[in-house]
Amino acid sequence: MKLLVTGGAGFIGTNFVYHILAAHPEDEIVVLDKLTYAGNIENIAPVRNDPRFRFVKGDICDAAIVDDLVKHADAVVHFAAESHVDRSIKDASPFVMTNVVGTQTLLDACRRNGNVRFHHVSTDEVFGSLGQRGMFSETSPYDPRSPYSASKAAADHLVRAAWHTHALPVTISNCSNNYGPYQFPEKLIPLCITHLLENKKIPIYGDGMNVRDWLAVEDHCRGVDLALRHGRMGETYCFGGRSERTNSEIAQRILREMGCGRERMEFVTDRQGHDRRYAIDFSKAEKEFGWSPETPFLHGLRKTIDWYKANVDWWKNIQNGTYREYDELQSISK
Ligand code: NAD
Ligand code: TDX
Repeated sequence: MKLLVTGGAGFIGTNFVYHILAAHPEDEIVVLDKLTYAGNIENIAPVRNDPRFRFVKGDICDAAIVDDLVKHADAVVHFAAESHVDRSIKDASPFVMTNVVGTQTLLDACRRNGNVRFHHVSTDEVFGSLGQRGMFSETSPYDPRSPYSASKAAADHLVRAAWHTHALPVTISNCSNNYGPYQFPEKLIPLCITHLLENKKIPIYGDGMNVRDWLAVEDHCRGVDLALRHGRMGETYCFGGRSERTNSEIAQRILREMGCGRERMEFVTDRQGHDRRYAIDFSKAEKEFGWSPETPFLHGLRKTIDWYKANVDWWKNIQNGTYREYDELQSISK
């Protein structure tokens, strides 16, 4: 299969590229990525000379580039997004542009080029916030509460509208919080690890009792791959990690794993509109194509800590803004 992977230089997209190249030797991948602050060409540099792989720097809102690439694709797997809730609270406009307008630009190109297969990667945050009990599933009503989740919800609706109105062959997946290698160090787990490696304190918002369901990124990538090949058109699939933890538990576990005391964690001002709890019922994906999370949380967390310890240059270069630029890498790639 020839795949167009949007956002393939970001956290999950990078892991997905490596998953596909290893699991499907017959597949070809073109990555379209704008290389925003969150996209890093270094992530996929090791495969830049693989004949099955090509990188294109560009914006998913640019209809001409998108059209040109969709034309040669059997399927689009859409990861590109503005993804950080805190940034969306400060400025929602790039979220509306990329997550909403960008998604529609891709859908239009898929229609124009003979109804190309489209898989949309979304989030459990579109369903809002849970109390102490219950889980989100594919039938949960939409109730997004941050500018980020509202923009992802809008994108989900546009994808579903393309199926109902134009019979565009689409699937959607909504997953819980991912963790693993290549995650930008603004997100909770890599932020905790890198702060401790730099002798800083871990900032925990509010009372630390907000709950997230942690999913190893490799399990998520396997789920997206299965939904792409075995999902039913027009359907949504939820992926969760079966690993609910409070933020305080996450911080304390990382402290313990890294040999640090509780004094290295501090409670700070809460996030505005902070969703209390997410949890996912993934039984539909399990029943329809045999997906379930395989990575035990502690095992995945230890591997993630080891990765950040072994790749200090990767995250220090991000912090200093000194990673190699796309053009520089292109010039040394042949
Ligand atoms: P990320 O921020 O690490 O990466 C996003 C990538 O998209 C970057 O490479 C960036 O350069 C690229 N991009 C941004 N705007 C673009 C544009 N206009 N045109 C082309 N490329 C653009 O994000 P991530 O954590 O890898 O998330 C990937 C997807 O998964 C997103 O759609 C996100 O909403 C969804 N998701 C993430 C999580 C999570 O825990 N990280 C959980 C659920 C869903
Ligand atoms: O410094 C911090 N301190 C803290 O307590 C940060 C960065 C976060 N938090 C809390 C907020 C959340 O309750 O930790 C939890 C996780 O925060 P993030 O890592 O920012 O993730 P979240 O807001 O839950 O959203 C993530 O999961 C769903 C991704 O960023 C989204 O892209 C995805 O859709």
